[in-house]
Amino acid sequence: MRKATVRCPALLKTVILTSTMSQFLLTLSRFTAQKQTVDHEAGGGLARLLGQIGLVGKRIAQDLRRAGLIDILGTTGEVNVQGETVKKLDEIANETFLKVFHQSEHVCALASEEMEKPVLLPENWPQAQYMLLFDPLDGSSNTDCNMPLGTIFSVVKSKHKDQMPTMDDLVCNGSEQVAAGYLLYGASTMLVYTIGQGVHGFTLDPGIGEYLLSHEQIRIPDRGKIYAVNEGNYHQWPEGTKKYFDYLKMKDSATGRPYRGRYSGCLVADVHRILIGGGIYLYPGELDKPEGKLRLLYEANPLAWIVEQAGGKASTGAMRILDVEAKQLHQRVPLIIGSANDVRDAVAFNQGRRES
Ligand code: AHM
Ligand code: MG
Repeated sequence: MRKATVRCPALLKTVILTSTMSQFLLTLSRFTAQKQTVDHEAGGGLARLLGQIGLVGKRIAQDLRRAGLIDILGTTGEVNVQGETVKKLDEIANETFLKVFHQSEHVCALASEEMEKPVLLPENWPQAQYMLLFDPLDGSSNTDCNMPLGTIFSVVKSKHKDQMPTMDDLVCNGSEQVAAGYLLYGASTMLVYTIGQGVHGFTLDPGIGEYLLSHEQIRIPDRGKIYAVNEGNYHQWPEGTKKYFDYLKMKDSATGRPYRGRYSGCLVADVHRILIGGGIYLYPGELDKPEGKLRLLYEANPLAWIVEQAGGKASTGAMRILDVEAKQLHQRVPLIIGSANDVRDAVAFNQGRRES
């Protein structure tokens, strides 16, 4: 762990700062503006777009903080395009994105887990050159019990400079992303992002309403000690996945087994834990649902890029997530993501190349 000592006159003593505490108060906007100086393409508009996502996060976090006190828990009574029950907070979070980006000088099209079709914003064109795909409230089964939630986002550049994008243009591959990240609404609110120069995390200081750099250049350990999966689906998994889990639970001190199970029901929270401490998250394909549960464009792709940028891996079990060809907006994909060595093991079991 990186350590630095700093003379702190207010406390009349020297304090030790660890790598998870920035030595200086760097706000999200200042940090992304500084990055602009080293990458003109990714800075500028993209930096301001990240600031607007930060604003979305502040609004959602504020709603979540008082969710039990006002009438925003429970369901709307509707079912979304995925066949899932819509929670009131899913809708509120989605609306927040629409409100913030409706008049944006940076975004000309939006696509969301909660909307069957993308929303095109020709009024922002041609100044706005980016398209934004998002899961507004990830882990929404956690809403009614005060458990962690998240928001996931993926930014791609419009394909044609001189032509407003079409709805089909939003169906794009993970390798086309120019920014990706998530907001985690936990004990504190965090914004974690990449623009392809590593992964940086900011913690919202609610007192001043600013995101401050708290985790610079996050690196995921090569191997972890925990797994995150919904084990209730064990009997639906392919043989290779079952064998991998049987292996993880077997005692062997040389390889650090058994692993510990940690599953929150919120992909963002589980992947964040693994990003910081190492380990593996899986939502595998199942016998009657080989495509799995999670969506490629606004869940798997952005998290895959984040984890790869931090030194980890993300796979379907058969191929790298970022190489999967996008065919539909709400396409689903099996996801194995986390520490490089753990994902390598899981893929080997999945492909029948390992049995123990
Ligand atoms: P959501 O975006 O509709 O909330 O669905 C995605 C969530 C993930 O956050 C989580 O890892 C998974 O679905 C939980 O699913 P399950 O309840 O089947 O374990
Ligand atoms: Mg989700």
